[in-house]
Amino acid sequence: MDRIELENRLQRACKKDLSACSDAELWGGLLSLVQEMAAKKETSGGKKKLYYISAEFLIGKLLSNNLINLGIYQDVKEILAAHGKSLSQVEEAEPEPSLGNGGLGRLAACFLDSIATLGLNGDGVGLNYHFGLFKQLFKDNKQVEVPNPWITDRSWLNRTDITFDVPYRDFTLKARMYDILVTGYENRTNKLHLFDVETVDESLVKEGISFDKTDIAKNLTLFLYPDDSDDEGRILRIYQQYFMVSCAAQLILKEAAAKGSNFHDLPDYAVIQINDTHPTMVIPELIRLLTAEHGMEMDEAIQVVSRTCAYTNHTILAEALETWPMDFFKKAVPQLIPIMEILDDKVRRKFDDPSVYIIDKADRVHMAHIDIHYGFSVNGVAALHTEILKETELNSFYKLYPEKFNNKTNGITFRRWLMHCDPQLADFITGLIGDGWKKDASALQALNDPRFTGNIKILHQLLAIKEQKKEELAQYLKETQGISVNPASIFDIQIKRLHEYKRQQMNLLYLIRKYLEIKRGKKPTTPITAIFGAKAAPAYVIAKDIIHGILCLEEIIAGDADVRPYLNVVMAGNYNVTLAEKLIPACDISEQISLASKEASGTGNMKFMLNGAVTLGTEDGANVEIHSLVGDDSIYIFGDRSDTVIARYKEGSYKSKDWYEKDPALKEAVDFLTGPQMMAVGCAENLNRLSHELLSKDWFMTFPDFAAYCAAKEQAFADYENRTAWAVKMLINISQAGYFSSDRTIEEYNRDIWRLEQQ
Ligand code: 26Q
Repeated sequence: MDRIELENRLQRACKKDLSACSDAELWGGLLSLVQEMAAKKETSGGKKKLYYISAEFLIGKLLSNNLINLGIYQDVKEILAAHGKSLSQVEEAEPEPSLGNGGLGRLAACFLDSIATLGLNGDGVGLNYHFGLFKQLFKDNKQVEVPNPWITDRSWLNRTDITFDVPYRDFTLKARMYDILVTGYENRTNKLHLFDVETVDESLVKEGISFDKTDIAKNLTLFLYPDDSDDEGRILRIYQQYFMVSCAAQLILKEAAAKGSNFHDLPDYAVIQINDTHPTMVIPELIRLLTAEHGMEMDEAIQVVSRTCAYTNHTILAEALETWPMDFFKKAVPQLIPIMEILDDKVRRKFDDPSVYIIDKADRVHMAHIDIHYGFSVNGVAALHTEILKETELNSFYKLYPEKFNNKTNGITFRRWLMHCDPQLADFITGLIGDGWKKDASALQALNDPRFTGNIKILHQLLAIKEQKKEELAQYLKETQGISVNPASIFDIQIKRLHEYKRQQMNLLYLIRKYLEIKRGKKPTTPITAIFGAKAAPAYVIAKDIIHGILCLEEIIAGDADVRPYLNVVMAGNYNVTLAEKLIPACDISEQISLASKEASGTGNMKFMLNGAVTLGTEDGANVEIHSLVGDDSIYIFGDRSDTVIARYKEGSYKSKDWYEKDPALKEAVDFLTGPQMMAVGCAENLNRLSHELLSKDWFMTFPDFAAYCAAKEQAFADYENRTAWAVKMLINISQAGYFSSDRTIEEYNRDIWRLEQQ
């Protein structure tokens, strides 16, 4: 479509002169235009279809991404500019759908983009949460949660005529399907199917994010469960999960039947990717439907479903593995119990190792065990993670089914995480190596060439782009949150869910130490800005105490004229996809400091690398692969390795107090947490609890890594002083990031698991 036609169509969609439109009106017009264009690219072809079922799809704002994928971003930007409007202002008018907690949900969104881009026949299936994840505010240096509505009069949701009945023990709910169109980059359009309950009632929400938990018909899809891994064992979650999988199962059978399946051949028509255990009930539910409603024999139904389902594991934290008391199923979905008992019985007849049973002695159902026995594939999300699953966490299963286990290292979509969030850098890369990298990310390797890494002018251009992004971020933080940061400082960033294993508390201890050093007169050559972004699960007490600690230190430093020019600690509020898109391009040092063996993969680490930040991290998750790709000189690796950590846990001998006693700098930092300065701005209960947790437990072993962390960080700051050498590190990181394109990940899923035809 040429510019003039595009302008005319936008004009019609907005129903008034573009110059006279508000940003919200322009957003609405662009939404209609994009929906129309995307629908034209819909392709339903292909006998076999992938159903990616996930409780979370953290899609973020969709306008710009769709404009890029439809190939009209630049034209729209220029058309708006000609009418005195700014596309980035229009983007601000879009509310962000926060339909995910973090990594797992964002991964699902990146995957949808790549599935459509690669021309694969696959849709997402999930739930239409009305408020998504809570919005985070700070009050008295503490996190406060409020609802985050995103469904406005006009939204990306398209109501469909498809409805299903979902039967529970005491009632039946009517489900309706809503679709969001998912555009691929210069390719087909797929769909994200989000199911909603017809009777949902937003007025149920009272103070903050509290609501009547018992009225399932009214509350089912109000909120995304706000736990990143702490299993609170709430029955509402079972109701939600069953709603999602019952709808998915009915949709899958309906679509397969329409294409001619007699269900005996279901695996030729459908493949289901189970995104962690949240959708696991799809296995017994499909078996139930095939036997009870379609007359299939139980043994065959189990066979057919087992050949259709594949499972992805995203965590090694024991507390995040879902096990549900049988009583929950009795209360909510008793129809699944006989099936789960048969599945368990078959396992018990075959194997005499109780650790692989589905129902344990305490009458709890181990969801992952259902997936592993009754799915055909089990994958981890980074090389180290998959090895740990095979050798440790799921070793008894690996011994039974070695052929099911495979690795699929995570990836990210370069459309959103480079072309959209840093178009200047994208253009700069294209200027050097052409634009082949947009469809084949491995082409970025051409950047690792002495013609570029040895060219001062090019390196300075790269640094100038980073500087510009830092200035843009400074302005954005000022305008949206009233936060001041100095663009001439080093931007050291840790953004991710707040969790003890991710060790924001170790970063906090470092910053206290740095504060005390500066106070004593040891000033950094270049000022440092340490930026955090993190939401804590509302019921996760220690996570909230860590946020409190960071906010208190922020206040102390802001009030200290001696230190302020050299060190700034900033906790940005309401960290979400939109904020990530501003922070990541502006980052110099990417903090990936989880305790080795605990972070399954991480995907923020990949986004930072792609945007020319240098990683400071442990040998954990995908950091291991980043390290081997960029080499020792373009990453800062520190700390105990996963085998050491696993051995230490096994021994059970770790005593944090011992480390505290023998390292004076660590002791001083820990003591500061409960010292007079913190107490003056903070709350004794929270600070004492945090300090006590570290001294009596420190379950994620921050103390043993503390000295190495500080040393590696100092080295990074020292190296930053040689800007051209630093720019080489940046460029090497970008050049090796191609491996982490989700296009590569999805090609591997398709090659090894899904086996769909490419269109
Ligand atoms: C479980 C039970 C009850 C309530 C909630 C939950 C729950 C909710 C969300 C458990 C886990 C999650 C999310 C997990 C997650 O995001 N994992 C991350 O997945 C990323 C993508 O694979 C990895 O990169 C991260 O390393 C991993 O932490």
